[in-house]
Amino acid sequence: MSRVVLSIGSNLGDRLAHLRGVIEALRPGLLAVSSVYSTPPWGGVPQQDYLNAVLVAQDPNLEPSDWLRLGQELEQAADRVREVRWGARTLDVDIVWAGQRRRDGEVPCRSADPVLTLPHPQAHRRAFVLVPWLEVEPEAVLEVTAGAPQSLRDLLAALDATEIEGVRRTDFTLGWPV
Ligand code: PH2
Ligand code: MG
Ligand code: MG
Repeated sequence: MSRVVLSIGSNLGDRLAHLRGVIEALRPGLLAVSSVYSTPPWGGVPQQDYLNAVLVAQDPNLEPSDWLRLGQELEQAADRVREVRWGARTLDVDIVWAGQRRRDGEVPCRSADPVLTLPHPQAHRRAFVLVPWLEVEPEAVLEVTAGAPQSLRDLLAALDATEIEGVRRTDFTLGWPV
């Protein structure tokens, strides 16, 4: 049993349709979906603006590695081609954070495995992740350093104001909850 925070993004083709495809596929397990944001490319590769959103999902039968596989299947279904690191893509589905349900509550997953590093090693540097995540989970915390959880608000406040201003909420809808 796990609960995950996913960052989804697209800057090639029908960007909104690519994001909507993820919502359709994950609908039964969705707990929350953020607004759609228009965001300038992050990471230094010149490319078109992205549409980004964050969603929270839960499934009694999926472990974090299963969510990774599911995300990759959705990327393939959107004809994702892996070329340039941090370059343009039809669809990117990243696991930002995962929690395992235990008898005594939920435990955040920590993993240094390069195949699936948790929490996502870049999440705290990315306004396009923090702004939509804060919208759906205002009280969420992220352990950038093991044992030192920080609020999303504090992490966001540490970023450049211009980065945060670049992340613009749009009126696009992803068809959730209906
Ligand atoms: N994804 C990247 C690289 N850069 N920039 C924005 N604004 N949004 C993204 O989703 C994004 C990016 C690679 O995963
Ligand atoms: Mg990514
Ligand atoms: Mg990715």
